[in-house]
Amino acid sequence: MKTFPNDFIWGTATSSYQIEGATKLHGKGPSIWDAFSSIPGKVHNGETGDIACDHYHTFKEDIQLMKNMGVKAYRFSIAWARVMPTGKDKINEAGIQFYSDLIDELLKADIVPWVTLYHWDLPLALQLENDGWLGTSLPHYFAAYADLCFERFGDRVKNWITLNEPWVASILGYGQGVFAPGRISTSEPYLAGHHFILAHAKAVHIYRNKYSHQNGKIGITNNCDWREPLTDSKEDKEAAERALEFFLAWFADPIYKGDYPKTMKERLGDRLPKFSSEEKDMIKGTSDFFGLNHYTTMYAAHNDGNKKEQSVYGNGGISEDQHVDLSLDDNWKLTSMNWAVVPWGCKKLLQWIDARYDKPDIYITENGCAYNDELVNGEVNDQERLDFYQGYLKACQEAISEGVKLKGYFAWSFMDNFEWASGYDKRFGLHYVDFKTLKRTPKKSALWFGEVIKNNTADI
Ligand code: PNW
Repeated sequence: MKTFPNDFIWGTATSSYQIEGATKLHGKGPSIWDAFSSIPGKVHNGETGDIACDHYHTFKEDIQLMKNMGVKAYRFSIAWARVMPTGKDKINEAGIQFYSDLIDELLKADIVPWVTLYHWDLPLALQLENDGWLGTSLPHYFAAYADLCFERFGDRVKNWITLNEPWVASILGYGQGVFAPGRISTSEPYLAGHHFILAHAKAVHIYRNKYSHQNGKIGITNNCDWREPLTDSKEDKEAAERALEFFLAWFADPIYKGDYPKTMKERLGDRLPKFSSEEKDMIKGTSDFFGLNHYTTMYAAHNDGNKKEQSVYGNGGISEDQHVDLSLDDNWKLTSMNWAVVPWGCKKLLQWIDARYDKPDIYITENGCAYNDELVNGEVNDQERLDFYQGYLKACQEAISEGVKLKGYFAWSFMDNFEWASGYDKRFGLHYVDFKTLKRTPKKSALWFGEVIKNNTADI
């Protein structure tokens, strides 16, 4: 039986807008996702996070369900507008109290909190006043908000993630317009991304300078799919590498190496903002661990520029900048997001990160899948999800045994929730949520994951 290291961190993850509900309660300010989801046509079926899983009121029961599974850690995010209704200056003590109670309840259950400061629900006021992440003052406001969180929660929270997936927030929010704030542009994603990196680095400096006595760790979570060369040709191998650089190295290179990848600078020209040398120094080294969200794999092939690039992420995007065609293998199984299930891609990505960034401690802060689950006689037989997790966990275990310093794994998600533009239709949870009664039911995969944690192996 192949086991994971004894100190391996097993967890589950969620985010504020996707589960909390109570979007207008107890002084919470509106976020860009409140605004975006209220616009007809932006979210499947016109759904919103107004109620979501009502976790704001049920967090104690949810923590009990986590405890039943035996999870060691729980990754959640703080809604900026719940603690600072307009994103700056004024503090909402009722919002602070909510997160404080949540943290206390977790610690009481022996579950270690991993807190994401920004999982896409920007206070709407900052969108209106500063153009959101296009505004040059956003890094400053984010750092002040982070400071507040360290001050109020840092006595109990020792694991911080500044930003969740700046790639998604930049590309889907500012390139393709399918996520809030719904902008469509070929240059704005790179400007938003620039400000995300500066915001992350500023927050880390505050944490290290003002709160070192808290003895915690801080990092960023980036997302990346694996890109496998379609053929053995030099062109396709370079295309796959380029695709990974535009995806992950866009955000990870400045943090681990001090600047954007060369290929991005060359190809984007003036559309990619430049860091000053002081900024480069400020940014470099600002992650105590490598947070990775990983979901799927695609083939990458060189596109010579004569035909339109094929991309999963729609046509309004900026994949044109890469000259890469993406495709799937017909034999790959698809989840209900149409994301391919390719465990070996996960292993290859872990090895790519290990090599490029000099063996960082890696935490998979999200991995999981959506399927059309059904509750039948009080049970959810999600065998496909169980198979997915088993495949990916075995790939992780192999990567570890071959030297990758993977230290933890968080399943996305603890429960079914508001899947952004897809609404409630896409179920990623280990727990089934009936969105009429809000009743939770552990799926078969949750029970199995509990055994994985108990036995520290996916070989069951
Ligand atoms: C991540 N893509 O989102 C988020 O961190 C979660 O909030 C979300 O529920 C989960 O993955 C599942 O989607 C992504 O288009 C959204 O590549 C889109 C993409 C990737 C991740």
